[in-house]
Amino acid sequence: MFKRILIANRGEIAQRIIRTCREMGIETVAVYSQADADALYLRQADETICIGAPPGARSYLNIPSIISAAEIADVEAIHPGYGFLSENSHFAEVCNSCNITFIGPSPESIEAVGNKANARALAKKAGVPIVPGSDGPVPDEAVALRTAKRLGYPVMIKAAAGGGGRGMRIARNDPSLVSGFHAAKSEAEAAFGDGTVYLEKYIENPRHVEFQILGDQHGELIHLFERDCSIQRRHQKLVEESPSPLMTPELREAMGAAAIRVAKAAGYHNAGTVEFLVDKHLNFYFIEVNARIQVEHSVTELVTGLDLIEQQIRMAAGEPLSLRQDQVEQRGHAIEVRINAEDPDRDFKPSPGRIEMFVPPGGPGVRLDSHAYSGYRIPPNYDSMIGKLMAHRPTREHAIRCLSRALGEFIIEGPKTTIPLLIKVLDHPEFRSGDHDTGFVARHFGVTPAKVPIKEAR
Ligand code: MV4
Repeated sequence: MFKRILIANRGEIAQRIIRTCREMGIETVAVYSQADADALYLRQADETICIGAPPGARSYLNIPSIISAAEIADVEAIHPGYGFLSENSHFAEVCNSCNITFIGPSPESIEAVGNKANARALAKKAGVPIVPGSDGPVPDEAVALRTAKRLGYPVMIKAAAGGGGRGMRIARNDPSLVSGFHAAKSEAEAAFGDGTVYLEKYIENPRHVEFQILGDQHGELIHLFERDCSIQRRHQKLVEESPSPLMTPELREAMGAAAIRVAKAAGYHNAGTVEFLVDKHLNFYFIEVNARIQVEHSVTELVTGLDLIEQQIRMAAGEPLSLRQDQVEQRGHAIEVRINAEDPDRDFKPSPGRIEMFVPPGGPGVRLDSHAYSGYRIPPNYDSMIGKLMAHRPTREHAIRCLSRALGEFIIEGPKTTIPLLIKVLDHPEFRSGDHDTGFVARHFGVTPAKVPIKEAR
């Protein structure tokens, strides 16, 4: 096992990784930007190294700075967390060539699934249902028009290098397909340096269901059941839960097996997520693979009782999987909400600044993963998530009530937060029914003219 790990990340996930390392007897090296000098995770690490200026590109995304820190601190492995360099195959390769273990899949697997058109082809070859669409990348307008004619409108134009909703366009007729094709292409070229796009039939208001997978370096793969992430706003998840309210034992069996077939086809090891869309007839379609630990991994930890960071570290160290598929259990119901320092009344505008008072909730069934504290100054440079609040109870109804009461106890003074909105979501009859889809937030909490606030003079 590793003696010393560097964490190439910040905030909540840096703290989360340090906690597991402590329990495993592994020393931790935390890196930080000048904007994070007073961050909590720095007090919890064994060693800290400043890696640069506040902008991500000059710190948490700066490969030479991070590798230098790893060399100076003499670590054996790097955990990339989520975001930043976590799905950068070049970074994984640089780590490996410096004899530092990248805690994640191989560079080849990251590359194979990072290209979404390629991931589709892998899934198809593995016999996993994919959304009807183009046969590979769409090279020009003519192929786009011909493909859309075959599929029927509406269709979606997606960037092969994209994911998580970036570089996507919906087209409902030929003219919007042609303009969307070029718009998606140049957006993808600018954002990812790769303008490759492909086409899919647009599925109206699907459910978003993803399967957590775990694989060792000896070819064994298991899944840790599903998470339902249908409550999203502009591709940012607000609520995640497991089990999915729409799931049946048969569907779970079929989707879990499909997730593993996709991962096998990509030669995948370590932790990953296979994302599916589910339509109203409970047909499921593979959409993409996330080659990292995700924000919502903790929901799976609650229902399975496993520590996914520990599993990642063990898999990266070459250990075989310690449990078989039939030994993984899904106990009770877990729900997580992401608490962001944003103002829901100002179009979710980030609300950085000093937290004057921070009083976390507690009690039975509650877990809080947060790096915030009274007096903490939220830097304006990074994403606005200040914590994840979770409830784990025997039933969905009980978990919702538990999480709603915990949110009600939470005191965060200073920045505006999404807590009031999250309480409204949890208390909404449609969410309580479990029969909601990815259109939920837009339908019930979208900006309507009456709700548009009058701009104030500052
Ligand atoms: C789709 C889709 C419908 N049809 N693809 C969004 C994020 C990325 N992971 C995949 N996403 C979607 N892909 C097809 N062919 C619907 C989504 C989607 C979504 C779309 C609009 C608004 C909210 C959404 C939430 C989840 C998924």
